[in-house]
Amino acid sequence: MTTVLLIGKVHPRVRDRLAGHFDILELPKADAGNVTAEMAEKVTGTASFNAMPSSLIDALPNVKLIANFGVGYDGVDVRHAAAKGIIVTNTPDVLDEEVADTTLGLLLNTLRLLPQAENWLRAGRWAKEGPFRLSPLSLRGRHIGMYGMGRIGQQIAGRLAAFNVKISYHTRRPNSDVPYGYVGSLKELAETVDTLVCIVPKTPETRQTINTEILKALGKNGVLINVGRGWTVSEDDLAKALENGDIAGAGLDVFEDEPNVPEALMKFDNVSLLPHVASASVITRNAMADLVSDNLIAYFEKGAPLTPVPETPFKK
Ligand code: A2R
Repeated sequence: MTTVLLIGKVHPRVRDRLAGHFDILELPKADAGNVTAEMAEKVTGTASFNAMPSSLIDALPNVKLIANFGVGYDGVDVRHAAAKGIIVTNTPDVLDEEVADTTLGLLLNTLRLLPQAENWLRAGRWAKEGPFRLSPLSLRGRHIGMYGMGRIGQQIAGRLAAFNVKISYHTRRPNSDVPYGYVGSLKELAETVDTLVCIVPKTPETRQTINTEILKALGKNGVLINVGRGWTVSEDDLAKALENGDIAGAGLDVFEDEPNVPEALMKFDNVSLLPHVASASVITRNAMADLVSDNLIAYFEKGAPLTPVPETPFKK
């Protein structure tokens, strides 16, 4: 029987689904040092939450399929897997709409100070002191720049269009399927718009691409929203830009060193912070768990995975 290794804290639905199909072994942390001789010999498939370093891949010499929980798979050494002929799968599509919904919520929270307004009410200040202050910022009249226009970016843009705002985007190549204006560089996008929404993957090319230069280009009325990866934003530069009033606000769901959030970002009232919850609803996490399981079942029982990542295409 095929043996699948569950690595780290795995969604309980994955464990339940896979138990009917495979022998299951569990590794509490993505640490090659804890791989047993039994795991090294028997494991041919793994399920984990964006954690599969090359050392762990090497410690499991018979692995054929790495099923990643999440659309981003930057924690999986995909080049190493590809070099060894191992397929990596992720969970695209099933979380796009949830992440897009959350992005709109984060954007509105950032602009309209809705969490602060609710705190005002809950603290009894509405009754005692009167109405909450007017929000200095609004979505009205904004021009949104999407940095990333893939599966999730398109869902975000579709929702934004319904809010009657102008939308432009930057990616490496223009996408002829979308009706928004393409801008050839991130700098030019930041100069053109007043609201930047970041939804690009963590890759060597996207490292801290949102830095002082881009934030200054975004301008004093500028708002940054990041729902991609913390890696893409220089948090030091962002804190400085907020301190200096170089931009007007920021909304962040992702951070460079999660779950650690820089103190420097916590003190600003014009910053809305979420603990990486964009896809974190029961319905969407269940769908992601099912896609992880279905990839393992499809590969080992029907011969082909459902959603291999582009770096490890499936060939019969
Ligand atoms: O550059 P393109 O034409 O491949 O467009 C992709 C864009 N992108 C970039 N844009 C500018 N500079 C780059 N260096 C760069 N690298 C990638 O990001 C595309 O428009 C978008 C990625 O779209 P998808 O692959 O469909 O990803 P999805 O499902 O929208 O998720 C995006 C990320 C995940 O990787 C996680 O990190 C996070 O959202 O959940």
